[in-house]
Amino acid sequence: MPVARPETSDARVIAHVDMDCFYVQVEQRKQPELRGLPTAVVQYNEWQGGGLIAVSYEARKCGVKRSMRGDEAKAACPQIQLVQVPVARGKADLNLYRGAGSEVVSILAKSGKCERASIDEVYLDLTDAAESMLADAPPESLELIDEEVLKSHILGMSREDGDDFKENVRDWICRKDADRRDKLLSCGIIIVAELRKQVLKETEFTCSAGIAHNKMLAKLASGMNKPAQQTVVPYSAVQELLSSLPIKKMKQLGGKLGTSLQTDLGIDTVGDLLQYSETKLQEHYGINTGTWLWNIARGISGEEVQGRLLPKSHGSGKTFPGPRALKSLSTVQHWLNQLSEELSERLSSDLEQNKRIASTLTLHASAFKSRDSDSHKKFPSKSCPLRYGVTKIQEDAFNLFQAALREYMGPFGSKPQGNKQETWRITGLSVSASKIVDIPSGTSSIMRYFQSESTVPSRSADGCVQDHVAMTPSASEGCSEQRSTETQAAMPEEDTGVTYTLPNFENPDKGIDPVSEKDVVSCPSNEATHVSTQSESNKGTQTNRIWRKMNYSKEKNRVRDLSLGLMHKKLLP
Ligand code: DCP
Ligand code: CA
Ligand code: CA
Repeated sequence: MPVARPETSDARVIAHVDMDCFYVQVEQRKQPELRGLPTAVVQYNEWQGGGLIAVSYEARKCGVKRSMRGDEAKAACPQIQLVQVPVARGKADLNLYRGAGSEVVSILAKSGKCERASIDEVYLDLTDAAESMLADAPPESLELIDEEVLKSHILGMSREDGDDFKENVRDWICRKDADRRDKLLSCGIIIVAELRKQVLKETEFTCSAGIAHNKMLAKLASGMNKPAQQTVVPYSAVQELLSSLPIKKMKQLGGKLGTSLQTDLGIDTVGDLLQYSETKLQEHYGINTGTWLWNIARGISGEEVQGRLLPKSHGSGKTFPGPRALKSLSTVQHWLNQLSEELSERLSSDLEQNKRIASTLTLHASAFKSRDSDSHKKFPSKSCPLRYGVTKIQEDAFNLFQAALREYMGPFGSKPQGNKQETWRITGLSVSASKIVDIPSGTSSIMRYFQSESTVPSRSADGCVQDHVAMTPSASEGCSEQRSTETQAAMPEEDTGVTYTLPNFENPDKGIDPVSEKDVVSCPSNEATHVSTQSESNKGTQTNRIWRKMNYSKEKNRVRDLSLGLMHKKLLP
């Protein structure tokens, strides 16, 4: 559910940076002979040449779109170069792209507070950097303004004057009589142009950016002029920008809430919201969402850039469209095993590289029934405490699936209705790990506890330890937002982090919502070992609260597994 946050009275400078045709650029860097050619990255499956997931701007000029399949793209643009997405375990392997996204993040993160928002985009809070620039070297004092800065798009400024355009940009940026807020945005323009040049130099990737006084406007602006361009939203341009913006294009309004605004209130653009009072919107959508809607109609959003360079969750998913829908428990188990293996590998990497642990395992699936009176019934999502180790994740994921299936099929699900048994089909599966926290500083003493335990040698024969050993660390960093064309066809556009979000099966890293209590089911728990895990230095922190929870018996075996895994990885003193 969107949450209304008041905007601070201080002017802020926020940038949203989004890589241009990202997977294509990554592939073109790998194969430089593809540069400048119409190129697309396609899903691994062979049907009709695979679904396109990224399309170069040269190919877009020929009419190639992401919704097409490889064969269609070839018909539209015969010279198109199709590159297959890397594959592992029968599904797309995005590690190459995640790693490339991390390269960009590490450059941008030096400029200020940086939030990795997806596999190829970040938010930056550049307020401090802009304030320093305004104090030390304001734009009006600069003798030379970089070409990249002069190519910026300033909303509200006409570009019709042709060659004078760059001069107009220079004048706007260097206005002495501008108010402080616009002066800060001007500094933001200069900083972001410099950052984009740096990204290009160090990674060979181009990106586009939006610069505004909040995240919402910066995100809207970054997509307005692509590729390799930047767009700024001065305060004076906000109302005009929003007045014609289709309501569904607004972040968090792509789903059910946006549809309700269209059908129930007849709202087409964000500007149309202005005619409703805050009270009226609250009557329809509740206090919080009502206020949030009232605010966004006015371009107000106090949402802060989170200092987060690592993903909030990890996920692995796959769709099974049309005839590929799964129809037996054994095939479901087979795919859950593959997905769990990938998830476990990424958890292991996160643990090793970032010293982070996840505590919740969630299973999502999409399904339909053979003869269904309530065909709209959703397959429930289920969660349980996460136990480290491939076999445990596999086991728990399958148990969660079975619990969800029982609920989905109802009390008579397994019984024949009439002559025929009612059957189910699974069209999407995903497993994800969330509630990820840093391992608290007292951890090493916990590990010593395990080292001193006589259980350790015997435990080393335990499956979970071998699982850890078998895992190969991989570049696991990164949020991700892959949505296969198949997934898109099967499901409405998703909205990141909103209650209306549908699971993203091909890549569920994005938009995972905390699972409600009622969906939590118990997973098998092995015998418990009491472990004292409290670290004095971390008392009171969220991390420590979660860590302390591990004293609960359900969690104890997870601590043990984790520690054994760590010891095997030789991470311990
Ligand atoms: N992606 C995907 N499936 C989708 C959408 C995206 O696998 N349905 C992947 C491929 C994209 C990457 O995520 O390269 C980033 O997605 P964007 O929506 O940012 O699109 P691009 O970066 O490809 O193009 P643009 O230049 O329009 O941002
Ligand atoms: Ca992009
Ligand atoms: Ca993007």
